[in-house]
Amino acid sequence: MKNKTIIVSNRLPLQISIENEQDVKVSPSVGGLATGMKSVHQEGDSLWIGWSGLTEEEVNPAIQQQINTAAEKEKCLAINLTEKELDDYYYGFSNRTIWPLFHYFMEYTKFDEQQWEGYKKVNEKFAKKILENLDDGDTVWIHDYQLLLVPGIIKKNKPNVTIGFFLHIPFPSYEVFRTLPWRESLLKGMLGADLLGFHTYDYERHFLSSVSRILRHETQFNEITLKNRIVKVDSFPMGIDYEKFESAALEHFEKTQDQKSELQVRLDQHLDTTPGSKMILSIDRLDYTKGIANRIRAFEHFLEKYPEFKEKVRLIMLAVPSRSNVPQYQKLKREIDELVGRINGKFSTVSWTPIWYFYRSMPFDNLIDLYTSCDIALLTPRRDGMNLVAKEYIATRTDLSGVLILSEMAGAAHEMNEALIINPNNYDQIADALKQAYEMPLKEQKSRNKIIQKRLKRYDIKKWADEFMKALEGTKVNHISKKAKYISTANQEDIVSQFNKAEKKILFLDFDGTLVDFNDDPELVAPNPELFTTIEKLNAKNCEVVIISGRDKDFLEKHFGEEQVTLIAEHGLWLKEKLGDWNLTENVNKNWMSSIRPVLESFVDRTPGTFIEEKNYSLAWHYRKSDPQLGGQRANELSSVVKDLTSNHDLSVLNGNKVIEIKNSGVNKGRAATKQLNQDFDFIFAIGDDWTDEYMFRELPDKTFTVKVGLQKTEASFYVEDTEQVKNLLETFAR
Ligand code: GDG
Repeated sequence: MKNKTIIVSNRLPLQISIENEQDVKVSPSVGGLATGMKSVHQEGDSLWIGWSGLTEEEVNPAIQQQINTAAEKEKCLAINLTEKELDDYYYGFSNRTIWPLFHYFMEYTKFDEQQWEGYKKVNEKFAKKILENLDDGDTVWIHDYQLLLVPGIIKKNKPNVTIGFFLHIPFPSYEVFRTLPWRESLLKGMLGADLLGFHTYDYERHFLSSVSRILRHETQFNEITLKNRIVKVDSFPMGIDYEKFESAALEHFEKTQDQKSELQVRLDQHLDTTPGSKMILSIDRLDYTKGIANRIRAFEHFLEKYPEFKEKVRLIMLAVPSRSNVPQYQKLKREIDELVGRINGKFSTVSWTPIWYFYRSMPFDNLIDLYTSCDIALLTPRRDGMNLVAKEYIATRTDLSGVLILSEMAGAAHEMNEALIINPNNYDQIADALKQAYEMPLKEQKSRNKIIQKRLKRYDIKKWADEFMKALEGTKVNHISKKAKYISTANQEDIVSQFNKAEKKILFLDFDGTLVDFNDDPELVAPNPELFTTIEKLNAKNCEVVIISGRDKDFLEKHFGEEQVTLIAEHGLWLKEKLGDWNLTENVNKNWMSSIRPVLESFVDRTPGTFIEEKNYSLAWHYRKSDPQLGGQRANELSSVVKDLTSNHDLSVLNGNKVIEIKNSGVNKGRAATKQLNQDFDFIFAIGDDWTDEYMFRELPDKTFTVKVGLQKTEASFYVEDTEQVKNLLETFAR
């Protein structure tokens, strides 16, 4: 069977309505996302799952049947939501919690347990529908903030599908995100994806920082290492259907007087009667994030600061009704009505009203009328994931005229440096930008727009979707360095059969991160009693077991002192042959400790959550519990400071897993393990998770089976995912 792609978004790209209480009308909607996904959705074997736009209360079985048939024709599958579900999930948690918080409107953010429960329930409902239609090997691309938990649910139930997630709104800074009571669940939900896409690098880095601080996962560049897989994070700035806007504009200019819309005729009349005047355009959904109120106030300030522009400019403001069930949107509507009224009242003359205000949605052709007729676009969102209107305005300027004034708080500002970029809270700056735009020579307008157009044309919506899909496809390839092979059921059998055939065998086993999982408090870690049974059985099969660890000898003695194993502590400094006594293996001194210790202490003082572990012959600075970013930074700093200090002594600095250890050179696990090969072993096996284990992988003879635990880069020939798999492997040897 061929693999397919499932696209999931809150709303289906369909307009579904019921007429005369029985006839269902379905038409494809032409929004940006639907266009962008066309190549993924229409051309391939795919299915789009989303809410129909209707509530269960509105739909009876006969209507449902009609919806299903019509949706199926468009390769869509409709989910209905009850009114209650819609209230809690959509108007509630999505739009009263996530939307304001992710746009930095903390004062609007509601934390409501019932709405959270509703959000979880509907995310599960979506996931269920997806799972019913999903097979191993398929790809799922989930969209936006209404469905943050869906990737996690899908991954849990079907680990062998590839999941992409794209967030269309900003991801806020950790300091804001952390205020959410359900932050862990939301992050874990998102991490179900194999690839997470954001509009900008800033959103990406905010996300990574929340993941590393809240879930304490290891993040490196744009990868998050989970226990058994890697999640990729990247930015994909969404583009527009450039060709559609460009050709609509070209057609617009070809129209005869009769073909023109009523709106266009009125716009033309206005320009005829007020020659030299300029029109300023603003288009958005009526949303507090879009900065409509501050735009009007800044326009007022402009008319006050530069009164010479009175009667020479007009602000044409299209505000599209949106989420009017949510109280903040109703309040905003009243505020805008009042502001427009006040300003028009204040400045109007018999022949001029400064603001033309439309509160409605307009057909596409009227949108093009507005884009092509206005000399200036003024877009001042207080926060905006991307802002496609800015891109659409530039795409319709086929003669390259026009000036875009754009808020730096819009994701689009990153790609549109040639626009006049403003801070939406700085009215004086906006007033100056309006003056500059009004006076900008045509030549300058053209040269600025030319550069932006080139970029928008190249990175259009299709390219955006293709790039995302390509990157998603790329996650299917194993991330591990090419050398190491995963120990699967198939090749495990092969290794075990070699083990069973061999006469004399030896296993070198690292402790932390290999035989046991890490714990914030290392003293609380202890081997599982089942391990001792396994060791006994291994001994019975003529197999030597060596526990080789960075731990001090007292720790190993406490847990393994009575067992039939060889113990190597402090990376090779101490050796205890089976049931023998502890002996120093190297001739080392510890005079250096008194000069290095104060340096480590100063790092502990400056880095909360870190501590020094004093071993017999080494000093270790642990930073697992510190702020991950600060810890990593200080670790780099400490390694270089200590390297300078240790150059006179015969010391080396080991960078372990969240620990920096200073010890005598020449003491390492590779050297220590090699010394144990004093007999003729015909099966040698070494396993470990840490940087310090790489010494074993490098120095043991070539025939050794070297195995890394985890997904990090390694010199080992094989890898396993986690301690559970290590346990399983050892038990299979012992069987
Ligand atoms: C979210 C993020 C991100 C507007 N009025 C009419 C109309 N529109 C069309 C525009 C444009 C779209 O709606 C608006 O897109 P934006 O990007 O500006 O804003 P959001 O709706 O808030 O979208 C945003 C976006 O997702 C994509 O990831 O950029 O940051 O908030 O395409 O043309 N279309 C018609 N009549 C109207 O009256 N036909």
